[in-house]
Amino acid sequence: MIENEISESSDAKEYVGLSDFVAEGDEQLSFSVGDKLKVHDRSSDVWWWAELQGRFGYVPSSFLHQTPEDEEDAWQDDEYFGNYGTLRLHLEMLSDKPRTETYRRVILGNSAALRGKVVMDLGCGTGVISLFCARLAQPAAVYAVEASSMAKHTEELVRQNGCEEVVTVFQDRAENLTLPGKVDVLVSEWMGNCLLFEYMVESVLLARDRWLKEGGVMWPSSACLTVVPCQAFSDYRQKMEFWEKPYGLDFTYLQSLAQKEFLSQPKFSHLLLPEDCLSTPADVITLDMVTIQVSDLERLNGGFSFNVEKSGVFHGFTVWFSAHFQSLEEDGPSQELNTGPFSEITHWKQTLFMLDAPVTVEEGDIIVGSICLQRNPIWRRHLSITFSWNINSTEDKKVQTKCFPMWR
Ligand code: GJV
Repeated sequence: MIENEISESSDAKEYVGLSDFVAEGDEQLSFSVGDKLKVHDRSSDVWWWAELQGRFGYVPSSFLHQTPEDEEDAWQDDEYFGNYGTLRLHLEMLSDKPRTETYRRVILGNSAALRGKVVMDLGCGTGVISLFCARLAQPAAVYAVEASSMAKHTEELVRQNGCEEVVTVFQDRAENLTLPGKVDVLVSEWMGNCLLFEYMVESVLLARDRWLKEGGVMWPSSACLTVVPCQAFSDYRQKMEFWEKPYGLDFTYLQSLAQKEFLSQPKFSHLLLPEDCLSTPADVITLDMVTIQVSDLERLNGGFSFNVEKSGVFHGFTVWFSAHFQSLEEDGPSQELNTGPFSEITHWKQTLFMLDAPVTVEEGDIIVGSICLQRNPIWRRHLSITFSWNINSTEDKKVQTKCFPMWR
């Protein structure tokens, strides 16, 4: 980092750091993922002249991405809310019994305490949670908030089910919302794949800060990400071993290409068999929905230490989440939605992250490491998940890491 030599050009554009960069020598400029830099000179392909908080220096162009012209684009809202304007995803969510029944049970189990309360249902979709509230309890009001065009149909569904006295539909983004007043309970089904994908949780937290009364209740009240090291023989066979001898031919040359194409991103909708767990799963990250801040979502870390409980092949990690609903009554029972392999299948299923190469492990081995969820600084609904691990902490086997973009 040195003082400015090239004068500030008039066509300076704003870029955002895609990952951390540590300067070597004082001609270069260090920055962190998410930092916004002003780039003054792009005449070389590789090194650009940039500015960050009054400091200048060369930065590698491949570490930067131009900030989108408008905010909308970064959230891909047209596409996102477009998808929720049709029935396909709502059918998938409504057909998911463990998911939908959990919300129903939570409302039923708290029906006495909900009497006279004001509830917000954020991202209500077809309004099922709002209708449960109106039918199973006697809230004073339910504000059903939905940004997509589905809201028009939801309004009609509320009438058809005779709940229009209690439920009011607001077709708006949570961020732009104006309500008649604050609410006692904020209920939402915002959880995405690996809990955070889509980052709808940001909208929930903004709504909480604006519209939840002091001491109000969040449903879910907390959410937890769980990891287990696992076997995945059939996935590995189909995607990697396949190239060993198809039709008696040697196609192993394609294996490195296959690894890039099939193993560099996580596999959604994986169904982990309990017997493919190599260890007892561990909760690695917990979000307390009352205290967590939007800025905390940028980077979430968790550690693990797995005791291998049976010998087998370590193909990767499987991840899922659970959501917890506190009772409105003191000491009342809390309820849980668990999307793991030991619970009934939900539409989220689990997410598989495969290692580049399988490792044979023995009972008693220890897999120590960490997971980091890094939100994409540009595409705000996306993230990357990095695993670091070491087996038996042996010096010769250094710490392995693998970063999975999801999806950008
Ligand atoms: N404001 C209003 N509605 C929203 C918002 C928002 N900021 N974000 C999402 N929705 N569990 N991963 C709506 C969206 O249109 C859809 O109907 C529902 O919330 C998503 C719920 C399921 N997604 C999830």
